[in-house]
Amino acid sequence: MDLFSIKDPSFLKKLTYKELKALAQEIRLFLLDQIPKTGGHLSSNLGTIELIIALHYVFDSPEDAFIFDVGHQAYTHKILTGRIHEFDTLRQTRGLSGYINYKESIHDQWESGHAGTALSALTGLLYAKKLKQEKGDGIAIIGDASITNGMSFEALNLLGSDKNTKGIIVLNDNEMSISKSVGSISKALTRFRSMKIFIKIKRFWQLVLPEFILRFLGRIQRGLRGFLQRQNIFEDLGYMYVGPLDGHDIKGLIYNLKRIRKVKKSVVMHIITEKGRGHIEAEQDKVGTYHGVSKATKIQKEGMSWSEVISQSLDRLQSIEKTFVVMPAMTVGAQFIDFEKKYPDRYLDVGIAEEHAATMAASLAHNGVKVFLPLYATFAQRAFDQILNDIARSNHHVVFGIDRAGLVGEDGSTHQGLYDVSMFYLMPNMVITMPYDTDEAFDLLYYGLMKQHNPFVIRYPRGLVSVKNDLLNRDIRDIEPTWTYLRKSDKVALISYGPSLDLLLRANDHLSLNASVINARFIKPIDEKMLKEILDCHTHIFVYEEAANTGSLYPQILSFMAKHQYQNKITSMSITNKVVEHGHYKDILKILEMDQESIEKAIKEFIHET
Ligand SMILES: Cc1ncc(C[n+]2csc(CCOP(=O)(O)OP(=O)(O)O)c2C)c(N)n1
Repeated sequence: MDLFSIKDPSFLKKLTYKELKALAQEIRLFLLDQIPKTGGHLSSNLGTIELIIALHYVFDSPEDAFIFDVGHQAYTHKILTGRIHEFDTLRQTRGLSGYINYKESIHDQWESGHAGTALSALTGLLYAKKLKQEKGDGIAIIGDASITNGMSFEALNLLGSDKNTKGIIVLNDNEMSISKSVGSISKALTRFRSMKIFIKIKRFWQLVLPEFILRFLGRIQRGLRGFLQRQNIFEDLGYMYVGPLDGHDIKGLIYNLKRIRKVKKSVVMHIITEKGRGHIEAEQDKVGTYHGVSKATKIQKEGMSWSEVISQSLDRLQSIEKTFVVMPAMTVGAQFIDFEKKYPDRYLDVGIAEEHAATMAASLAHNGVKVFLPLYATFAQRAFDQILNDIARSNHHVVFGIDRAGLVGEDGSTHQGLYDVSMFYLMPNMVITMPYDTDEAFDLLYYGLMKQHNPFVIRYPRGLVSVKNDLLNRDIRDIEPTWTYLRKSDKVALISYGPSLDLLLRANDHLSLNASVINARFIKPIDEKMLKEILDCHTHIFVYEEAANTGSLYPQILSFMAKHQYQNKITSMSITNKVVEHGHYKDILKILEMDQESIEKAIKEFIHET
């Protein structure tokens, strides 16, 4: 069939099983061809094709609402709801989002990007439907790793106890998070999965036996399975449990979904899928390399990722101070694969559990262990209370590696790392830093681990950086908690932190400004001594921050100025109360009017008009 003729999912209902299977194959080939062109979540999407076809076949979207947890596995849903024409623009500037997006389609009923929200969203949807007396089912699609999240269990706890509200939960079990799923819930699911033997036997007999004998054998099988699975966590929580089912068998999925549609109580339908199905390397990937792939490009990118700079620096520091790493599910993205292999006793993947990770880190620190907690800036938000109450309030020496700080590019609005500076700023005792280059990253990490007793944040962006000196053999260097001059002059002062400083250095050169360029590497506490010196020697102060402006560095400088009655001309450039969408990093900077050109224009106007 011509995938490009699909406008909405209604056509599916007229197709035979054979045609549905052929459709799945065509979608698989399309995704295999398309995803490497733009980059995107390869493995998760290859694993959910048959499921999403079956869901759209049985249910009537949008009256029946699909709620995808995270929303990274919904490419087939995008295709079946008429968006294939836009796949060339997937994750590109002003293009199709890589996640569920309200603006794109009426069939997109829950935006998230963060794991573990689907079951709460499902519960909210069901109550809203009931209150408004609207028809339609609510179906949450959640992975075996996301269901272990605390939020998921909070929702499971509620919905399972409510006998008058029916929700459908499809548990898409591929035994993988980004890397292997971890924890005892995953082990409990393995016990159900061991029933896979039934799936395989069924696949064989389906080919050779007539339908009525299959039905009879099915009854025996269900009885046997029930006997073997006397304990079932979902049944204990009040759900009807259906599974484990072969998540690639469209006919079986449709048969069971039709039954489930008629049931009156909440159901967990447990399906077994293969992450990366149809792509040999992705199918065999147990590390997570194919979870998300970057755009295939012939240009060899130079440099090292900031994540690796930090993991290598921490590796180097292990000869000085043994550190325990608590990692909430991001081993691959945060580049800790080698560290984990080298120091298995000091490394723990705790699953998608940022809140737990933060409190556990607090307790490790409280009990005298040096602890490093890497968190993507966006996911750190999940643990606001735990960081504030268990770490900052109690002044526990947890060292945070805040990864993907700043604009994240293609992942878009749900993943932007724009709020961490404000979030950490308001927390007592917290020290916040950002390195300008790789040497400074190493030095700050050493300082944070060895010279600090407070909770300490080192934040670093997504992307590559050229490595100044080999990190694994780097000499230890003591630094002071100060700001530094990258250029020292008078009259105009340009202040920033992190790699954004390069934009200011370039502006300084292009405009022949002869300005001071200041590296405010200690974002909190500010270097008051140096700030005073800057204010004394400069008439104009320009502050640039790739962060939300509320509660960031600029307001601290303003309040220092007010307190000490400084009257310097001052302005700033940062992100003001906006949702920032996906796209190429440079395009987004331009759209925000924070790129090189905009900086130079703003500085020129600032100096000449004031
Ligand atoms: C709160 C939060 N932490 C981390 C992530 C990063 N993340 C995105 S997908 C994913 C794995 C999800 O695994 P699973 O739920 O099993 O779905 P699958 O991709 O295997 O289908 C993780 C850890 C996230 N999106 N949200």
